[in-house]
Amino acid sequence: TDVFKLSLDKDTYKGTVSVSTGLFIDGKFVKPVEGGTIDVLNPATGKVITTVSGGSDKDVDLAVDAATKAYKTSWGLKVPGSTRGQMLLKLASLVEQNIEEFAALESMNNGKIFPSTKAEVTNAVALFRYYAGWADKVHGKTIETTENKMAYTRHEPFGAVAAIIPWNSPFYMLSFKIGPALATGNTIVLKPSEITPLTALKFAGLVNEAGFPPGVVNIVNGYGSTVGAALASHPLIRKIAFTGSTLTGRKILEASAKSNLKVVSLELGGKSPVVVFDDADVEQAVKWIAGGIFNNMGQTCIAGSRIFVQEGVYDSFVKGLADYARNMQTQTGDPFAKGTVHGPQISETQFKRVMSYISSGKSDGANVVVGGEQHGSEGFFIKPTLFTECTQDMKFVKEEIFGPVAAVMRFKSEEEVLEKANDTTYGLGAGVFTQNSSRAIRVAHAFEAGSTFW
Ligand code: TXE
Repeated sequence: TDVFKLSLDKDTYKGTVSVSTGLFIDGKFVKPVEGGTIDVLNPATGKVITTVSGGSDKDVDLAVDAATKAYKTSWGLKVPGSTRGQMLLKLASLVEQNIEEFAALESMNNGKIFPSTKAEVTNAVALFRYYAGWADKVHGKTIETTENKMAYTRHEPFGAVAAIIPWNSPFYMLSFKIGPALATGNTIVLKPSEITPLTALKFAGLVNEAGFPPGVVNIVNGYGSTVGAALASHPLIRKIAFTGSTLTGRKILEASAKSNLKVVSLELGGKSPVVVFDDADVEQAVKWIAGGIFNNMGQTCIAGSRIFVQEGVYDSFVKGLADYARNMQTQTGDPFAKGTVHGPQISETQFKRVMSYISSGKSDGANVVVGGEQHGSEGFFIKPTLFTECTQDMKFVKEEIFGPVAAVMRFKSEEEVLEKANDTTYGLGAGVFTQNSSRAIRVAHAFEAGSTFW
């Protein structure tokens, strides 16, 4: 299939990156059965970088057949865990040798600043190594029943599994799904986001070299409504892991229910609260909270977007966060330029979505302290935005925005703030800033959230 080549600045990054643009099925790059294509954009300019293949349900059938055949003939528990672990270690090293190339592709396609994508690829390498270590350590139990009888449990792979991932941390998400699936002996068909397919394709180019038999890893690019939906309802996929929007998560659960009741894991959105008490170190709180909502342009599932500040430190906190956000405006732009801390939103759709939440905040009567508008005129940049005078019932305070938009609210008592923090339909993350460790633990435990930070 076609190859996309990207020359990198030799002073900064290495060589030339080559990426096959086809679908990776049964160990080969192939053209889609129906010949679909998808334009891949650079969000910093809004311009097309390259065009990749886009699959259909027919390609999903081929990929699932390849994964099912590979599971039955050359993978699963037939391959000892130690061997699966060795292959994952080799894969980790191959990615590691290409960190700059992966990071450059990711920054160009996703808009995230280069130091962040480099850190994410480094973390993905560590994650592959972590799961490689588990490959020979997943085992069952022996259960004593009577003296001459025993029962035992055995951990078996599902077989062919699927993963559908989003665009906000494309390669890191890929490692989160592929690492554990392969370590535990499953074969996989992964669909990257149609917006950010490039690092997954670069990765596919390394799979054979790492020693995985054909069909163990399959990467099928395509749209959610076609390739994603076909995976979610496929009768031979035994388990599906999804990260993305709540709306799509519901569709996947429904497709599983209507097809073969495949096991589903969903990692969806959030509207996570962070709470700053009067005794917090305000400077530290500003730094961490700014990172929590503005890093990756707010496109993080766990972003701390509802910020509750106790009245004693409210003014100094707001001033600190406003200064931080203003300073970021002077460091907004090209994700590859040295010193850039803030890049573009991922796409025009997301840009418009975030801007419409900002308008709704304004019309609901919240006060824009900083930002609240587009940055420049090219690409999809939005200024880091800070709202005060917000209330819990405002649409932009209730719903996930997935943009660099912080809503700050004042509170008086611990009881009051816990009630507000937990008043949400989400429950992904929550954070607390205080120097009183008893309170930190008490509040962290009282948060109704999957992960809490203090
Ligand atoms: O997500 P989608 P979108 C949230 C965030 C964002 C909103 C919309 O609030 O503003 O979702 O983003 C695939 N069957 N998050 O529209 O559609 C799709 O192709 C199967 C939070 O981009 O959920 C992509 O691969 N798959 C989140 C993946 O789902 C389908 C990260 C995610 O896209 C499908 C992303 C279907 N019917 C967005 N429709 C997080 N929690 O990190 C789409 N897809």
